[in-house]
Amino acid sequence: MPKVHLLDYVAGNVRSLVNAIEKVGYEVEWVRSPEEVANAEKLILPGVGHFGHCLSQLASAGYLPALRAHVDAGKPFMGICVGLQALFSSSAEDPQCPGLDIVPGTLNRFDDSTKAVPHIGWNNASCPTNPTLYGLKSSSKYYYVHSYKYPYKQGELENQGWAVATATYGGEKFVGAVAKGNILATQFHPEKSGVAGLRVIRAFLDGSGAKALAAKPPQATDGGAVELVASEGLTRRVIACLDVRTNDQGDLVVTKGDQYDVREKSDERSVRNLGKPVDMAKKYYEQGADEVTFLNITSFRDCPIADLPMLEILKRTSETVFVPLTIGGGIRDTVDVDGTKVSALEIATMYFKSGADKVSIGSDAVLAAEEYYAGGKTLFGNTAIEQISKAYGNQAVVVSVDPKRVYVPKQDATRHATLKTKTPGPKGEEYCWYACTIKGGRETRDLDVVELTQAVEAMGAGEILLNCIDKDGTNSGFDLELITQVKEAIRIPVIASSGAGNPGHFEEVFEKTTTDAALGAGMFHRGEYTVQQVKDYLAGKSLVVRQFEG
Ligand code: 1PR
Repeated sequence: MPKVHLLDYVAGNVRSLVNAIEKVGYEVEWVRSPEEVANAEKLILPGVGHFGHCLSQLASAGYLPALRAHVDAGKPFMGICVGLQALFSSSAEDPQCPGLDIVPGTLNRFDDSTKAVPHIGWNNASCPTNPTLYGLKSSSKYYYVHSYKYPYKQGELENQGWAVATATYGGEKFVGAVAKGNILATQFHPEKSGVAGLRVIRAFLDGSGAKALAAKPPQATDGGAVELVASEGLTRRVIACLDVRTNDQGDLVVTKGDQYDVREKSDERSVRNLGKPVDMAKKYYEQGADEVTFLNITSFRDCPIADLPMLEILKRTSETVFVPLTIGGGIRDTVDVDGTKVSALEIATMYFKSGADKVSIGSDAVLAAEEYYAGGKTLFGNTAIEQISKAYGNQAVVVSVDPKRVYVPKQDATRHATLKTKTPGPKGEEYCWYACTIKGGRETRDLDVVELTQAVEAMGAGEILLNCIDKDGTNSGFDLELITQVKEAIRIPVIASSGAGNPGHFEEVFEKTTTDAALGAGMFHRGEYTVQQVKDYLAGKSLVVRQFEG
């Protein structure tokens, strides 16, 4: 197999990138010191997390001159995500930290006054001057996850010989990819962008992208001024969720509860077995799921942490599923079977190394939020959320919320954030609030969803997975009131979850709330609808979705 060199400097989930490279027929050789850069013919710089973290790691290990020399020698170079950002002069994220300055300019943050930040999800990468640049297609969608971007100014980079592909988020047009000579850099993650992303990796590795660009370099006056058409912009994300646990026979199965009760209603009360996790994840990927989430709903704590069954599931899934994978359940400081203390960060690291892109934290986030308020809204820096987001970036940390409705007769009957509900309680109560729970809904705490989500946003969580115990498994549609309350409280993206029973429920949640994504479980597992049917339905209602490319 032909080789490509990958720079190893602790950049999060590189397993997916390795899998994607192998999928297109290349073998990865790691570069583990600046001297080894000289051995590389084709070099890839992956990157997640903070600009400053990435650049300071590269600088302190002595990589920067070696990277510049590689690029100056005209050898093929590809930067991904922060690997693209590193090519610029600087970033407002860490102004004191200089970039490689190969592309002049300073990155800035998306404006979060009117939209969720980070920008997470599937968006375009369209290059009007070179429409097939490195296999890009204007009709395809690519997976982005970032808060900082280079704002696109018509003709600016083209006048310096760069071909530029752009995307637009909430009215801000930014650089999605740049290419010049043998350099290609993408703000999106091609290894997480399904078949459309694999095409880009292939065009880089086989040289066809650089060759086509050499035949038609952008002209100095090219600006690529195109108006946004209806199918452009961030898509509505549809996520498939797999609750995984061991059944009574000891097999790891996908299960699904009704209001979190995963046992059959029959006398045996056995755990519902809906299929095998790896196979089902692949099926949903091929149906067009934009992400796959695994929730380990039991803790499997009778084995050493390094042997956690979910690690193997992630490794196997990431070989065939090229969209983002989230893993939740049991991410907290803990003690291994031999008595060794293991931090939440160490557990998250194992998951990232096994192919996860995000970790989802449930119970531990509630306890951390309680301490945050008990300390007068103090950030101690020692919570799982803070530590994992510091090391891997906010986008890598999802907080999974398991709220339950509590009805009250009057708006001020409780200190909690209430709302007037359209579905009054059993005694006709017109108001309700949502209490957070821990341990899979078994224990209710004196903390409401607004308090929880605002606290974890302050700690550095990048996204909220908003379940609803009352709605879970009911097929009656999402809890629009809950979603609206949380969306109004925070700036980070929200994934609506619990209650989806048909494609119309997805349309309803996207039309009636500002949710960023919607998740379904039971309706997919029971085979009532496929993800593709949901996408087709949404597209028929003129909502922008990503269609699976085979
Ligand atoms: O507390 O950090 O160990 O995380 C435990 C994780 O496991 C949490 O994310 C929690 O939501 C989840 N969990 C725990 N117990 C259950 C259970 O069902 N007994 N599952 C559980 C939560 C809820 C959803 C579900 C949607 C959509 N699953 O993710 O997939 O409600 O379902 P639907 O479309 O069929 O209505 P920690």
